[in-house]
Amino acid sequence: MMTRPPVRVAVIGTGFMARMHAQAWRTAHRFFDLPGEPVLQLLAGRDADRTRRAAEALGFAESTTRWEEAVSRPDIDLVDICTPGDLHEPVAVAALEAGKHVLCEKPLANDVAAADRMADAADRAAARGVVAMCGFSYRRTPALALARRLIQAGRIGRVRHVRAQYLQDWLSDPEAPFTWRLDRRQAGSGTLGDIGAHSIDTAQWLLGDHITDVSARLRTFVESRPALSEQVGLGGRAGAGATRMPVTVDDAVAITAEFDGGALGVFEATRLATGHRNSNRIEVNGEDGSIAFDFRAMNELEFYDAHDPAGEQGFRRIQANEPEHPYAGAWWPPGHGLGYEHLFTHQAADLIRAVGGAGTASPSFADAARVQRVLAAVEHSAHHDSVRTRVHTDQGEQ
Ligand code: SOE
Repeated sequence: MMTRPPVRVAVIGTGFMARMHAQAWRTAHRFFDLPGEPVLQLLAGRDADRTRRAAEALGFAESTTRWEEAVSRPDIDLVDICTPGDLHEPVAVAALEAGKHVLCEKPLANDVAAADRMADAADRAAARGVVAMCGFSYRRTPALALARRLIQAGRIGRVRHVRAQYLQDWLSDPEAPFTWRLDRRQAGSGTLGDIGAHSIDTAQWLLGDHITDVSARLRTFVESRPALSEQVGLGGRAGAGATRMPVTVDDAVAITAEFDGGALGVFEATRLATGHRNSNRIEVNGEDGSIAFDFRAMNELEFYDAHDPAGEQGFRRIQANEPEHPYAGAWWPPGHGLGYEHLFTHQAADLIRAVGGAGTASPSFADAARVQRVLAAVEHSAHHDSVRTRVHTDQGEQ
């Protein structure tokens, strides 16, 4: 029997992220003590059959082909947006105006103007007790949350360097099929917004500082790709003669960045780094020490303390699975490890806490709009031969 008030969730989208979020909503209240219990009420997708089958498999009570239903139905409490970027703004703004709490996948929007409108809608809704959060999921990795705790406690001192690389290889093959992630109209940008945005958010969050200036280069290595068809599924290969679709976004990005706290950052992201399935790395060097993280060893944080005794110095590898570590105490005994899906369960738990009035939803839409400004500055710089570009902080600029 349910003892906590239900939080009835509608997930919009049926892809990888929708499946991931569904498992998080199913799990969060079973491992964390939450003020509400998520209920998988409604799944919305484009194709009726596919959506109905996905709803059954994932445990939703109902399915629909109209996202508007999620917004207009009085029995939906929270709308979770897992669609391509071009739908984020219409769904989020309508949901917030209808008084629904919103979780929106990253990047928040396809451009700064849309991100600002979403942040404004979230502000107006907050005045009525409605919560909005953007899904920069890596913030919920215990090892990275520990890194933030150490940095914010001053354990590595004033930060000088941030070095981040987010490397994938699922687009290395020029015959890998076209997806919405390669269409500027649907995705806003390519690697930059899809995975570079994670590194930018992680860096700003770890330091508690903002990027003020960037200089960047973008590159598209493969200009067209075979259209996805019955014959060519994702991860498949097209035969000769397949229709080709133009790639209208970047494949790779390289950025140098300055932070308002004085640090210098170097960021690289690509989906064509052969051999790297999902290497999300970040290193931060301060006056008194360093931290280093690589998602391939997501349960570990490397920490160097420059104040260790001479002769004993070196990076130590902390298994961030002890009860003292963020989120970890809710799970398995130390050393047994967590996986990618746990980030989303932690995200769902934090959001339900915020909905129940215990804690704030972070990153807010305003935080995510700030990331969007960095993405816009990167694109501006790259289109002007890497000119140093200021990240505007006022709404309405850039
Ligand atoms: C695809 O590149 C993707 O699924 C991203 O969209 C996610 O944000 C990242 O966590 C994993 O890779």
